[in-house]
Amino acid sequence: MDDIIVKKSGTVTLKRIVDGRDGALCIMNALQEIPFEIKRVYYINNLDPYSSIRGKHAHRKLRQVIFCINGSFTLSLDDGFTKQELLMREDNVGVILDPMLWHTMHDFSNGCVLLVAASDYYQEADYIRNYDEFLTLAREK
Ligand code: T46
Repeated sequence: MDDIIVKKSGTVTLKRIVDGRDGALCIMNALQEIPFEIKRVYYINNLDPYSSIRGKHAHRKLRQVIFCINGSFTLSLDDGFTKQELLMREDNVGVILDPMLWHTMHDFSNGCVLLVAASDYYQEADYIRNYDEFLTLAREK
């Protein structure tokens, strides 16, 4: 994974125990590798490698860590000043998505599975889905 240059992000690395032909086991602990109490975990699969695009929003208060636990995808980040694209392909390396970070997921491989640990329950009011509104808010802080 490249170094992260956008603000409001960072990486976390989970312990990965490789059991040879019996597979690999990765562990995430709240308030340890994950820098917050986890209230929600969700995963996304059945993506179309040619056309799926997810995200295209920022959150007002929610903190998240996103993992690619199978396959690969591109994570585009934008803190309002700086943009960066990251290739997600290591199942034990997650990217922190802190508030006011515009994020978009695309270019999914076959069989790609995303897993997200979130600091709070789903609330639509926490979303900023309009990019111009995001830019205004991100640049006034
Ligand atoms: C992110 C990526 C990876 C719920 O009802 N509960 C939930 O916990 C979530 C996450 C979504 N929803 C509903 C709300 C919408 O009607 O599912 C629909 C799609 O949700 P959303 O626009 O959040 O989906 P994504 O995949 O574009 O984005 C989500 C996260 O919001 C986002 O922060 O990183 O998954």
